[in-house]
Amino acid sequence: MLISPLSSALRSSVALRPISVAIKKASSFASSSIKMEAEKQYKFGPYKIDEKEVFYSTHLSYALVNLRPLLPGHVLVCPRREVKRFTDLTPEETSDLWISAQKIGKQLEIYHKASSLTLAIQDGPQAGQTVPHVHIHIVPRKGGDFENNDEIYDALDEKEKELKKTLDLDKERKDRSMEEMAQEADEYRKLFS
Ligand code: AMW
Repeated sequence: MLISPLSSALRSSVALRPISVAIKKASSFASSSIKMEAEKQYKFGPYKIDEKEVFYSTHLSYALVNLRPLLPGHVLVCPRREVKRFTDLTPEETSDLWISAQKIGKQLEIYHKASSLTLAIQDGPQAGQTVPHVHIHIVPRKGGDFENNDEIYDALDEKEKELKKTLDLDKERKDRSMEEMAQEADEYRKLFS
């Protein structure tokens, strides 16, 4: 029987279909696993953040425990994209960042048996920003944690050396070990699972 070029082309395209489907599936699996790996990598300005420090994440934002917390539960929420200024964020990033901060603040206030929250952004170096990557500070607050409530803003701004001495913040604010930070992040992660 004669096989026309057209029917032969049709037959080979049918035979090839399962292979092309398999290739498509494999490549979409590979690209989704690359995406998943990329989503596990976190940067905070110039610092590479170990995923053990991260206790909450969305596709646009993530939250990490603090290397030098001012008070228990002082954490940071950042956009995944490394941008310096608040106005560099897209509307989607802005919304996701604040919705994340709202959820995190609510849970950490309960966890630390606090009764209020400080949420603050130091937006730019003259406002006290030391890490050039937008971040919201979330600090669970209790009565009497700072003698004068607004001292927390001076404490956030590490340039206030005199005040730091008065409050002895240098003594309190040593860099913490990864073990201690990972343990804290493990505890917080349970609040969002
Ligand atoms: W900024 O002064 O930029 O508003 O706040 C920087 C915050 O980031 C501080 O609270 C500081 O303790 C914290 N910090 C700096 N480096 C790290 C890091 N590698 N991991 C976690 N927190 C960090």
